[in-house]
Formats: sequence, structure tokens, C-alpha cells
Amino acid sequence: MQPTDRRLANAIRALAMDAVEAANSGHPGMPMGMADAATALFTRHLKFDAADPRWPDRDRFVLSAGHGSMLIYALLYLTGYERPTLDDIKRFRQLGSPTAGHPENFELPGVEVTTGPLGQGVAMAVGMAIAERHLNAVYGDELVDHRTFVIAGDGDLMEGVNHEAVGLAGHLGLGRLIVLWDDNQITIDGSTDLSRNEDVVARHQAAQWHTCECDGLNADDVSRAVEEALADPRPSLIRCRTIIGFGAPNKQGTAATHGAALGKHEVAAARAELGLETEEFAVPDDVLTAWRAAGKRGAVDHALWKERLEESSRKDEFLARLNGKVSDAWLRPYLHKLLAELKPVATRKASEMALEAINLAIPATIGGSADLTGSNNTKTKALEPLTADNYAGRYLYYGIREFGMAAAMNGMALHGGVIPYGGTFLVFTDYARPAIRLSALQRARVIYVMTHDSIGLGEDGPTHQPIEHLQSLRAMPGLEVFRPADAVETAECWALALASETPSILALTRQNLQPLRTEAADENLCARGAYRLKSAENARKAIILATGSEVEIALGAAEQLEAQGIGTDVVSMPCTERFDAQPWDYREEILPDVSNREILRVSIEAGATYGWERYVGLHGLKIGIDRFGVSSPAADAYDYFGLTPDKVAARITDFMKQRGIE
Ligand SMILES: Cc1ncc(C[n+]2csc(CCOP(=O)(O)OP(=O)(O)O)c2C)c(N)n1
Ligand SMILES: [Mg+2]
Repeated sequence: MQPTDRRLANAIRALAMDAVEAANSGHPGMPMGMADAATALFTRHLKFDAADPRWPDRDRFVLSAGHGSMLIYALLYLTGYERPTLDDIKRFRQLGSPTAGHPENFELPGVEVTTGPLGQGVAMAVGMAIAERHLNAVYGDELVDHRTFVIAGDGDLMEGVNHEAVGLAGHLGLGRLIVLWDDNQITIDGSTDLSRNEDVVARHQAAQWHTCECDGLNADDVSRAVEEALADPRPSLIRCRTIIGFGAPNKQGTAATHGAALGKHEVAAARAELGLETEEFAVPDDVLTAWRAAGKRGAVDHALWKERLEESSRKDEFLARLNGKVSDAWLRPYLHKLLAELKPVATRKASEMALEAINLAIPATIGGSADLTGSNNTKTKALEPLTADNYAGRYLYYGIREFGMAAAMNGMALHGGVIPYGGTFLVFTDYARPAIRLSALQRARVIYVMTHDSIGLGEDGPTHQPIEHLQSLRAMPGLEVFRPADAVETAECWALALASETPSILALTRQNLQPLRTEAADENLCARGAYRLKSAENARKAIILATGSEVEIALGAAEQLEAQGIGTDVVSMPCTERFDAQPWDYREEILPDVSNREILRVSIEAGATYGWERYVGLHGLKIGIDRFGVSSPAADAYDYFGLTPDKVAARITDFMKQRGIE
């Protein structure tokens, strides 16, 4: 006899309680409250095949309420994924176990995205739903026809990024996105009455979503609501009324179940209440068998999909697209053309010029901007807008939603088949930063086109002029920050970002820059992160390291120093992370390990000097800006902060004199 849905759900409850108890850490309340809803979803609606978690046409499931990680670990185990094993679950939250505190996309196939920072799961799901619709428009129903399901808590729906994501999803009419809201009216501090009186459902309706409600503790009722959501062409919010910690007789319905082990006594009481086995981590045979059957439900669909793929004339192209490797065959012809007609150009414009070639050569790119298209130069001529009426388009008007854009791009990149890039001003990486951090943590190939990268943006003044941004972004692990110095470097950096498996930031100027690289090179010189652009003509006494717009200034200063007999190298350093990764001999070749009295090292960057001692040493000279900017034309701002060839050269010679460097 088939076990009841409630018994299937209780297996989730038991595993969640026991794992949290064993770790004496974790969140039992959410998995226990949403166990019935998750059972309905996984046994009746979600299209997946536990035997092949990477099947491209699977439905995506996002546990936005990532603190309830035991919910997804239990589901993956019960439905028969290879991992986590029961032993993995017994080692919940322990060092080296894939059952990490919060779900990590790189730990377990089946965990589509890393969640935990509330709100971002929903926003990433929006990106996944965008990628699905786009690929469907390109490859048709035979190959791409899936949905994105989300479980979100009160916290997810309170976070600001949720408002951005909901607005975007409604506008794009992402009908294949279905969010199940765990409406348990509890967060950590207690009742949601403490902090919320907005009508969440009405807010979604106002954003053009379909909404419906159900008893989240009744699998049949959840299923009815999911059917209703599936039938509606709009994105759906299903309000699931639940009780946090359901089944723990003395604690359910209270914040006490949110984020702590229930305790031996309460676990025993819950076992009795729910009619569970007394043994820890035990799942009754008939229950496990039923769950395993649910894990195979998608096998037939999967096999049929494979047949369609075999028959498709676009099989190879489709698989290559999903594989994500891109060629840089566009680069050489582009550089050839560029070098033939050199002229001063802002690197944001140079980025657009490179993108004209890239977007033609690589159909996987999807561009966009947070309402600064004309400033970020992100839209190339042939790109049509991706809209509710034209999902085949490749350009997204994200609106003024930097965080939502970045999170959506994470979802798109992790969905696969598309390479998202999106723009705003560099200073507003602050608005997107939590999602940039998740790009890095998740190893998502997202390319951030961040223009107006210094005081060089001029008149908009200190609110718009990034100061600490470059260094703070460089401090983030797993993210490469590129700051190209001219059009050639911009193209090289684009090639590196596209070839990368991790996220990149391109920091680009508003103002025009002189061409510095005027001859073809055999290799991508930016690939090593830093390279010698000019060698000392006189005996080498100084090495100037500069990035982006300041490389031109460094060259000007070096010329003046050479005229005074001071041999000066100029090193362009478009990517410090890449330079750090070079072998010792290369780094030694560029920055010889000698005292600053023998060869003075100088850094120039129109931003915080914090951290440049990494390269110039404690006794080197750091030239930059350690205060907020000024509102003025760019040239005046540069002059005011001493960032001109004359002033830089003078500072270097003064510094040398003061320190007795001959
Ligand atoms: C951005 C962010 N802020 C704060 C937290 C810490 N936190 C984890 S769960 C939680 C409460 C979430 O409430 P809800 O979504 O209702 O979850 P429930 O208590 O119902 O399981 C908070 C504040 C977080 N994970 N992410
Ligand atoms: Mg809650």
C-alpha cells in the first residue's frame, strides 16, 4: 500500500530534527513546516530525474529560505540522488560534508544555487526563468520546456531584493516561475506582526503576478494550488499557510523552532506526535521506497527528451551552448581592425566596440543594464530587447534594480546556456554587492560592466565617484577585477572574462583615453594581470604601477623622469588577482625584489591607496585618493588630486630626494 503523503512528509521532519540534533546546530522549524508542501511538489509536480541531476530540461528548484537546508538535503536523499547519503546527513554541518550549513551549489548536484542570504534565491530564480524562456525561444519546446519552483520564507519576501525581483518577473511575464511562500508568520524575532503589516499577496498582484492560497500542511491542497499556478500565464505566488516546527508539540508555531535543536525531550515528543520510528535517522522501508519511486518519476520524460535531442538537427550546437565554452576567435580580427584606426576612446566605448564583435560571434551573451544603457554602452546594434513578447531578444532593460539585476544574472549563469553581462556605474556595485559576492561564491560566470570608474566621471561628483570600490572588490575572493587602460586592453579583458569560469568586473572609464597599445601582440598581455608597458631607458630607478586611466598618466610622468635621467618602467596592471596567480619568476621579473632605495616602486590609481603596499611595499609611494571626490569637470578633478603627469613626476622626484634615493 502506498504510504500517505503525511508519512512521506514526516520522513523529512524526522531527518531534519535528527540532523539538527546531531549537529546541535541548524534550523528544524522551516523543513518541518514545509514538509507537506515539499512532498506535494517533489512527488507530483517537479520534473526531475534523481539519476541525472544535470539533465538540462529539468525543472529548477530553489530553496530561497536556505536556512532550511535540511529540507533540500532530505529531499535529495529520499528521492535517491547519489549524494547526500544518509551518512552525509548524519554529518550535517560538519567540516568536509556536502550537507553544509546552507545549501551550496558546488557541493551537491541538485542544489541549483547557493542560498542563505535571504531574498537572493527568489531573485536568482527570476534569472533562471529568464534563461529558460530565452533558450525556449531559441531552441523550441522539444529541447527547452521547464519551470522554476521556489520555496521562500517571510524573510525572503521582506528583503529589498525581493521587491526588485518581483517587479522584474511580473514585467517580463515569467509564467514559469512559481514561488511557494512559507507563510508561517514567524521569523527569528518572533511574530511577523513585529515588523510587517504589508499585504504581501496584494503586492505581488500589483506587480502583475498570479496569486493563490493553500493549506501548506495538506499535500492535496498544495497540489491543487500548484495546478492553478501552472495554468496561469503569469508568475505565481502560492501562499502556503503553515506552522513552523510542525509536529513538535510544545514548540511548534514559535520562533524557538527556527534555528536551534529542539532538544532530546521535544524530539521524543515529536516522534510520538508524528508516529515516527524511535530510532534516529530511520526511514521506514515503505516510505523510502515511495520516495525513491518519486525520484524516478521523471525518467520517462528524460528519456523522451533524449530522443528528441538525438533527432534534433541542432543537437551539437545545443550541447556546446550548454557546455559554456566560448571561442575567442573574434579577438584577433577585432584587434587588427582596431589597431588600424587608433584614436582616443573611453574604455566604456571600447567595451561597446568589442561587444559588437563578441555579440555577433557568441550567441549565448545576454546583455543588459540597470537603466544606464547609454552610459554603460552595453547594447550593441543587433541586440533586440528581451521582453515578455520577445524572449528571443538578448538585451534586458533591468530597470533601476542593480541588486535584482546582479542576482538575476547569477540565476541565468547557473541555469546555463547563456552568458549574462550587465552594467551600472562602478559606484553602484555597492547596491549589487551581496549578489556579486554570491557570483564569486557560486563560481557563476557573470560579467559586470561597471563604467564611470573614478573621479574621471567628473561633474556628478562624490556620490557617483567610486573611491574604495576597486580595492574592496579586489578583496573579494573568487572575483576578478579588470581595469583596462585603453581599447586594446579592454578587448583583451573581455576575452578573459568570457573565457573565465568565475565572475568578472570590468571597470571602465567615462572619459576618453589615449591608445597605449599600438602594436599587435602575440598573446593576450592582460592574461598575466600585469605587464611591462614601457621599459626604463636610463638606469632603472623607478617602477610605476598603474591601472586603467592612470596608465596614461604614468607614461607621461615616466617620460619626464627619463628626461631627468631617472630610468622608469611603467607596468600596466589591469588585474591584480591574475598577477598574484603568476609564477614567482614572472612576478620577480616585473617587480624585482629589491629595496625601494635601489628601485622605487610607485602605484597610481584614482581611488583608495589602501592595499597598494602589496605591490609597492611599505616604503614605496602610493598615489591615489583617500577621501571622497569632488564635483567638477574631470580634468579639474584630476588636477585637484594631483593626478597629472607633471604632478606625479614631481611627487616621485620629491619622494626620492626626501628618502635619499639616488
Ligand atoms: C540577508 C539575510 N539577513 C539575515 C539573515 C539571518 N536570518 C536567517 S533566517 C532569518 C529569519 C527568516 O525568517 P523566515 O524567512 O520567516 O524563516 P522561518 O523563521 O519562518 O524559517 C534571518 C533573519 C539571513 N540569512 N540573510
Ligand atoms: Mg517565517
